[in-house]
Amino acid sequence: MRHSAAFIALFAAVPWFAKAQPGFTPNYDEAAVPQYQLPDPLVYENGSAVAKAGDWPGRRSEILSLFEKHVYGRTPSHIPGTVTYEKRKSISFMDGKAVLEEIRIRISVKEKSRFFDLLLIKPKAAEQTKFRTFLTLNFLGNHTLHPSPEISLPESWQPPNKEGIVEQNRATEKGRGHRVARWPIETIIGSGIAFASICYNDIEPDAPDGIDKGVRALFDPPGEGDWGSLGAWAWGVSRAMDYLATDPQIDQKRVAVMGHSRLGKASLWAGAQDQRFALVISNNSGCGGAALSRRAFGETVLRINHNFPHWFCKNFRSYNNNEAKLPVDQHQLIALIAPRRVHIASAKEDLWADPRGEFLAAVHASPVWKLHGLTGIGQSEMPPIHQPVGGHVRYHIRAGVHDVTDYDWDQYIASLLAVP
Ligand code: GTR
Repeated sequence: MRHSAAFIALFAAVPWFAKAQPGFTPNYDEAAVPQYQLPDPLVYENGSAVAKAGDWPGRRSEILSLFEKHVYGRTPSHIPGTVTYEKRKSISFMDGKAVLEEIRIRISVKEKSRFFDLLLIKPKAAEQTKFRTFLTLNFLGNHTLHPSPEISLPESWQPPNKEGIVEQNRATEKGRGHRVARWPIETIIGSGIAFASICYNDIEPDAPDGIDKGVRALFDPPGEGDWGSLGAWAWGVSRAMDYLATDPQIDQKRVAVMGHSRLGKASLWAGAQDQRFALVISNNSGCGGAALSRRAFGETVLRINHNFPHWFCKNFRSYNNNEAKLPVDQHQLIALIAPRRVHIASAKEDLWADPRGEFLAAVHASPVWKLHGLTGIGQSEMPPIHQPVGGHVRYHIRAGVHDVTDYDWDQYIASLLAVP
């Protein structure tokens, strides 16, 4: 028997009951994946088919509205206030091989304002040189990406650590350089690519009550179908893109948005909505990111809504243990990026994020590229580890666990350099 959404929502707050529900204990058995039928990205809701590339924008808008209404929530289309950019630092970096800048992006609406700090590192070159750019989100603060004492600590409110002590978490001086392994900035700069990053907690703290301290507090309180924090993080990325578009050294036509895990979800949602991104990179984004929800393998819709009630719109909760009723699935999120480029990456041991579900989403998104005369993933067999595949839709799976490694970055650099 299926329980109604209201019944589940009511009892999801009661841990013992929630844990007894199907969909709470993760399934890792391929044979137990339910039979499912995916909505076709190339068939309108009224049943008519998209026959030519010129008709794609119409279907794309329809899919986008479905994701807004049922999954991530609607994002406000304009800012009822002002945005300012303050360049707070511009210094020579990496022994003169690069320039490091810090830009404070401040949004003010009536008497309230919020800001987040963009770290921007560009190769040193003649002023007229334009750089391909990675625009990324990070978890713990820009200062965790590199050991340099020049990188400022986050100044915005940060969620406390498990013990409730902000001072001990990595957002403080203690975290400087803590995440260097995930961010090979020297290699990126050495490839002639600029690197930009924002700490996602700076845009909006990742906590159920983070909304009060983040950018969503500048807008009307969200209703059932309005943005959650994933929407807020994606929105912040677009505001950073607005800034990058004012920098003559950034090649606006060759900017990739990249994030890992929950930030991979935010990166996909940013790239799905904002067509200025030439390449969208999802590193191990899993449920609510690149993985098909209907497979209910590893993390499920129920589980993610239970653990992170602030990430999606409230309507998404009606699909807890009810994925077949979703009018979309995540292959259509990937399809929204067409005919631009997308790179999906999985890790072999990261079963929680459902590597096969991420690959299959790339496969089922690919007909949209075919419609445009382009190669999407180009095959339906999942490749072995360390054998990237695909054309405009690229996919790789590497050995190891949920993480971002140099191997992943080598693939992303190749994908960004492949943008003509
Ligand atoms: C997990 C969550 C995943 C993923 C991950 C992360 O706890 O269940 O969806 O987002 O966090 O962001 O590291």
